[in-house]
This record gives sequence, C-alpha cells and structure tokens, in this order.
Amino acid sequence: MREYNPNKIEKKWQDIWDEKEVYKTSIDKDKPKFYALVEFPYPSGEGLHVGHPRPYTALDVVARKRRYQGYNVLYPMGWDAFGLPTENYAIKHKIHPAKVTENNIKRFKSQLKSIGFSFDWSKEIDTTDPHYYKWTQWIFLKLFEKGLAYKQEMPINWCTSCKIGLANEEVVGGACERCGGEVVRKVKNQWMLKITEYADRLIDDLELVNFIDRVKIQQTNWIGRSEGAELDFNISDKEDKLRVFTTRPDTIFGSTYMVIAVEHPLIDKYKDEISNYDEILEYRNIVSKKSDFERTELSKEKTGVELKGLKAINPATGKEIPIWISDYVLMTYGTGAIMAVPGHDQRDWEFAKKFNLPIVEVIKGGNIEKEAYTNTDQGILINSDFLDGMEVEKAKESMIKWLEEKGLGTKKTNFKLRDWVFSRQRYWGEPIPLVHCPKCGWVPVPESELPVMLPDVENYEPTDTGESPLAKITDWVNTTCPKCGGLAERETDTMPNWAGSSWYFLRYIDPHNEKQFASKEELDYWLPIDWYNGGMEHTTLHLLYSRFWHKFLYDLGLVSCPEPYLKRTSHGMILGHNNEKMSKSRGNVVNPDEIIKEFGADTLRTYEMFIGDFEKSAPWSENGVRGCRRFLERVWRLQDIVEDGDEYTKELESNIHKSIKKVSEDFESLKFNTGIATLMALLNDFNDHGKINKKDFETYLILLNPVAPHITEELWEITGLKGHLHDATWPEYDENKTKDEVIQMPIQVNGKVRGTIKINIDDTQETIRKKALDDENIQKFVEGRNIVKEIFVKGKIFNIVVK
Ligand code: ANZ
Ligand code: ZN
Repeated sequence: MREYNPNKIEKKWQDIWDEKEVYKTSIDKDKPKFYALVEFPYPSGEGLHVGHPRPYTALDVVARKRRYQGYNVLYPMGWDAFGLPTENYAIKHKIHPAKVTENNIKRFKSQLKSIGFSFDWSKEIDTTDPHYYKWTQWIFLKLFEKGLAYKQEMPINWCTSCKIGLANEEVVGGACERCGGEVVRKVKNQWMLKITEYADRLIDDLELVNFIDRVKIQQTNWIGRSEGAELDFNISDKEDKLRVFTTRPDTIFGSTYMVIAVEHPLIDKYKDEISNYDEILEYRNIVSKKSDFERTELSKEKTGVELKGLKAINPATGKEIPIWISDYVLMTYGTGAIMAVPGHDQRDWEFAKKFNLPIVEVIKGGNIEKEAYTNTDQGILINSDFLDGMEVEKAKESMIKWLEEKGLGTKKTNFKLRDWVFSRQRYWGEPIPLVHCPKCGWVPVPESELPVMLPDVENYEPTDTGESPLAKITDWVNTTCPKCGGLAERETDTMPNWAGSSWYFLRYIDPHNEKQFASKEELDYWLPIDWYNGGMEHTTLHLLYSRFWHKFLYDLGLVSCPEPYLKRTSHGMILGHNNEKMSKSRGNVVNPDEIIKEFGADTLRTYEMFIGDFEKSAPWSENGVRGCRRFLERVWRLQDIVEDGDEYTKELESNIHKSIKKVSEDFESLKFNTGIATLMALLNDFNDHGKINKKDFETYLILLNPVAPHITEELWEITGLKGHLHDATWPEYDENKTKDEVIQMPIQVNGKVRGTIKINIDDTQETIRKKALDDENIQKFVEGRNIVKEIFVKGKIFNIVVK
C-alpha cells in the first residue's frame, strides 16, 4: 500500500476536476435546481484566514451532496473588492488600488483552489471590474429615477481616523466598525437611499422565508417598527404647536412635562423669549459631541435644562406644563419631541426625580414611588377621566379615537431604521453616475455611457475637508450636461462598499452578460437562492441592504420573486486556541496554507466541519487537526481489507442504512460534526468486521466525499471501483433497515406490565412467549396458573391472560 500523501493526490484531483469542468453549472430542465451561496470575501492583503473555509466547506458539502442527488447546482464565488483597507494599503505603499486588488485576488483564488471547493469558477465576479460595476451604477440610476436616491444635508457619523462618513450600522458602541476610531457628528451633503420605504415589507416578508430565528429577530429589531400616535401639544400664548410621537397614547393624562431634542427648531425660533438661551446653547454644545448611542444609554445619569419662558398645554388635562431639553430625546426619531410620562416610562421617571418634576400615576398596578410602572399587559387606567377603568390596549384605542375626533392627532407607525447614507468621500468605490448642472440640477449619465469609470489619480489620500479625492481631478469633474449640453460637474462621491454586494447573487447567474445585469430567463430559473450562509455581523447591513435592492428590482419586474434568499443560516467564528478572536496583534492567527501543507486540505476540511456545533464559535486546536488526519489515515488503510462483493455485508447492513440516513440528514441541517462522527463509527465497524466488500466501500466513500473529496476519489480509483466518484449517485437507504432490530418489549400479564425483555423485532410469538416465560419477574405472575389467551401485536404488545 502506498503511503497517504495528500499533497500529491489533492493537486491531482483538483487538476482533473478543472480539466473536466466537473463543477461547471448546467441547466438540465428535467432536474431540480439548487443555488447555494456563501458570502464572497473581501480580498484583503492578509490572505485567507482559517475562518473563511468554515462556511465555504459547509455549503460545499451540501453542494456536492446535492449534485450526487441529481440537482443542477450553482455554487459560485467572487470578490467583494472595493473598500477601505485596499485603499489605505495603496496609499501607504504607493501602489494603485486596482493593482493591489488584482494581487490579493490572485492569492485568495489560489488558496481557495487548494482547499478543493467545488465552485464554478466560470461564474467568478469582481465588484471592481467595470463590467460589473456598470450594473451597480445602472441599478443606482434606477433608484434615482424612482425617487429612492436623494441628496440631503445630514448630520452623519464621521470617523475621524478613516475620514469617512458611516451609516448607523457601521458605528458599533460609538466607534468606527472598521478601525475602532472616534466617531463624531458632522453635517454633510450626502446621497441617501430610501430603504425606509421598504421597512414594512422587510419585516413582513420574513414570513415568506426560512431564516434562522436569531437572524429574523435581529432584523426585526433593527428595523424597529413601533405603533402609536402623533399628537399636538399647544404652546401657551403662541400659534405654534409641539408635535410628539408616543407609543403610549393611553398615558396622556400622566404627562407632566415635555422634552425636546437640543436640535429642535422651536428653540431658535423663540430664542428672544427664552430667558436662559445662553444656558441652552451651552448644553446643546456639550450634547453635540455625543453619539446617538451615548445619548440614549439607559444607565447614564439624566441631564437637561428647562426652557424658561415657554410652556405647553397638556391636551387631555388642559394644564400648563414645562418644556425641557435633554440629550435622551433624539432629533432623528419620531418628531424630536416627547410628552414625558414619568409614572410609566423609566427614563422620564429618572429625569423627573432628578429635577423634581411631578409624577402622576395613571395605570394602577405598580409602585411609582420606587420606579416607573411599565407593564402594559396588566394594569387599569386611573386619574384619566374617560379612560378610567380600561385596560391599556383598550385605552390606547379610545385615546386615538378621541384625538382623531378632536383633530389633535392620528395613529402613527415609526421605524428605528434610517435611510441608508450612500455616499463616501473616498477613491476606491463605484463613481456615482450623476452630473450636476447649474440649470437642470442632478442629471443621470445616459445608460449608453455607463460605466462611469474610476479615473486614475496621483493621490488617493482622503481630504480633511471631507471631499473625495476625485474632486481634485478637474478634467474628469468638468463635463457637459447630458440634458442641456451646458457646462456641468460630475458627482465626486463614490458608493459605499455595501453597493456591489447588494446584488452580486444576481450577477453570478449570468456574469458575462453585456446587455443586461442578467437575463430574465436565467434569473427565473435559478432564483430564489435556496440556501445562503453567512456571518451574523451582516444581519443588519448586507443582508438587509441586499433584500432591499432585490425587492426594488422585483417592483420593476426585473426579478420574479419578492425575496432573494429562501433560507439563511449562520456559522460561528473560529477562535484562537486560547479562545480569543484570531488577530495579528494577539499572535494567534492560523494560516490555512500551513495546515494544508502539513496535513492536507482534506484534513483541514474535515476538521473545520468536525470542530463543533456549526452555529457556535469554537477554538482552534492543533490536536483536533491531528485527530482528523488520523481518521483519514484509517480511511486510507481500508483499501487493505476491501474485497469483492456487490451487496451490503449482511452483518453490517443495518448499520450502513442507519449511517446513510444520519449523514444525509445531518449534512442538510448544519450538523456536519455528528455526520462525521457517524462515519468515524462506521469505520470502526468495518475494522471490527475485519473486511469490507466493494459495495460497502463504495457507499462509504460517497458519504465521506463531500467532506474529504480528494482522498475518497483517490481510494475509489486505486481500489478499481467503476468510473469516477464524482459521477456517482448518492446512496439511498431503506427506512425499515434503519430501525433498531433489538428492542425492549414490555410484557403484560392480565393487562399489567410485569417486566421487559429484549427481543428481536422479527421474533415470532412463539419465541417471545418462550423468552417471557424464562424471565423471573414474569414467572412469578404466571406460575401455577393457566394461560387462557395471548394478545400479540408485532414489536409492540404481548399480553398473557391467565386464570
Ligand atoms: C409617552 C410614553 C409613555 C412613552 C410611556 C413611553 C412610555 P419606541 O418603542 O422606541 O418607538 N420617544 C419618542 N420620540 C423619541 C425621541 N425622538 N427620542 C427619545 N425618545 C423618544 O419608543 C417610543 C417612545 O419613546 C415614545 O413613547 C416616547 O415616549 C419616546 F409610559 O411617549 B413615549
Ligand atoms: Zn443641464
């Protein structure tokens, strides 16, 4: 027997698969289809990380299995290559970002190939390729045409270190998601996409898909739909009204003061009448340095200033109440003003305690001396005139009706979700294909002139003024208006790195199409994606953005299904051996190239699938890797005990059927680890049996192949099995043969269970009677009596009736 030498056989099989185009996607209309998708990587300078292969191997296992089961499989790969790290690297090393990207892609691709994934490389895409971003720009123009892209002065999150505007989703705990740098507020003119117009559908249509619960919940919470009312409070002696949004219109009688955001326009409008205006400005200045996250942190000490000189009138009680400003009320949510109900909102309660404002109880059931009573499921309205005695839900309804009748307010739904800040003042992104004309305003670049190519620049450094480096290339900026032919200027902002990934799954279907982003016929065949696996960190970013773009294209009739992804699952992270996140600075990064060199790609793949529960994070363990390598060596040695035979070995038959069933099910339900454990156990059975016939061996190799594709192909060949493994068919199992043959059967005497005995499922009534009467416990109840009757149901009941 030859030694197991993965480096040799892995390269050999990868070349054969390439040459024979074994994994090239085909459309055979008689077969079902399966579109498997994994998140395409950002080709960073660091190369592949051992975290990458975990999800890629998982869906590779499923894709390979489905091919054996007769599906047309689409399993593509590509590059999400625009973005900051490349640009920063390019600036530092003075190499063009396009060149950096090209090098990084080369490296990534050869690494992925060395792991033996069954990607169809003819479908490869690169978001920085003008043939690709032409269509990203095209979709943007459609959004613009439909009024879903607009430019607005916006206070944005500004990362002081990346010098870039960030979406709320990119600010984590008050810091930049990418670099951890300080994020401040800055007002900028930004392109925005109206994702909020799709907010309801992005929640409601989660009903149509099979996403794991934590993804559904996170998306729903992020979109944050809340139902309530908007209503007006009059301002004493003024024409103006203060509009508030509340989810608790039932509590209006308990509103004893109001709070408005420091940015609320009312403040400057009445600055001459506000006697402490200076104090207000000072407070506003302090607050402007805080992020929304800091402002709304629940635990922090409440601060605020009263607007002296202005009062509001509670529309329900008719009483005059004070108006305050405080950081915990945001200008960007609802109306930027609230009616404070300290008896039933904890933030208001703390604020009222601190500033000695009255607290009125309007819902009975709590102890408002100690804290706000916020339970809405229990409690009866009090101190609330016509609402008294009602339960909360009923009172909300009655109050809204009352407000609507009096013309004071209406029912209203609000969302936490904000429109998507869609421009970046950086170089390495898709140019926004618009021209600004002094006469015509914003004019789209005609479709025939797409793509608007990124021009070459000397210097990609971001500017401190917050303008894109493109703004310095006057040749490029100055152009003519596509509408009137007059002098005009190009937009110099570029798109965020989320643009290209918002529709890449569509381009994979037809990546070389020059006339359309993809042909309708092929889209109709492949969509929706059957299974999409990706990281939890993308739940509120990429996953939401791409669902939005897909829905938009659906509304234009360009795709036929309302949701792009039928199923979404998510893997856990691979941590360093010390259970910490892998990072250069911690010195615990494992390089997949080295694992492949030392142990082989099949070992890497097996280990990544065996490391633990796929959905949970798991620490890397060199011992675990060695264990997987030993397992594959034992598989390798099976060739020594293979003998002829084209039926399952009788003694092992039940085990084999059970294993086929278990592996087939586990590979479809994220239980790769227990699927592999099943194959390890079956290997032991073969070794215990001392020999293995060809039929059993063939089955075993097919089952293991999706996880360890190279070693199994090689063994197939050297033991002389027919054809190639990659042309095989997934084995079927016989459900009857998966049943346990030996079972515990309860034995009754006169209808009462008096003992249990071990029987074979096929045992006859005779055999069971014999075994039962041999049993001591049962003997006690039968001895000295006559058996008058037996009730027998095969495998289930045996009842002896005695007198
Ligand atoms: C009165 C009230 C009484 C409230 C009560 C709550 C409990 P969600 O569920 O997050 O939508 N609110 C409204 N606009 C706000 C803003 N711009 N900044 C900070 N808080 C704001 O929360 C809606 C509730 O948050 C609203 O309902 C309002 O307080 C507050 F017993 O109004 B409520
Ligand atoms: Zn013009």
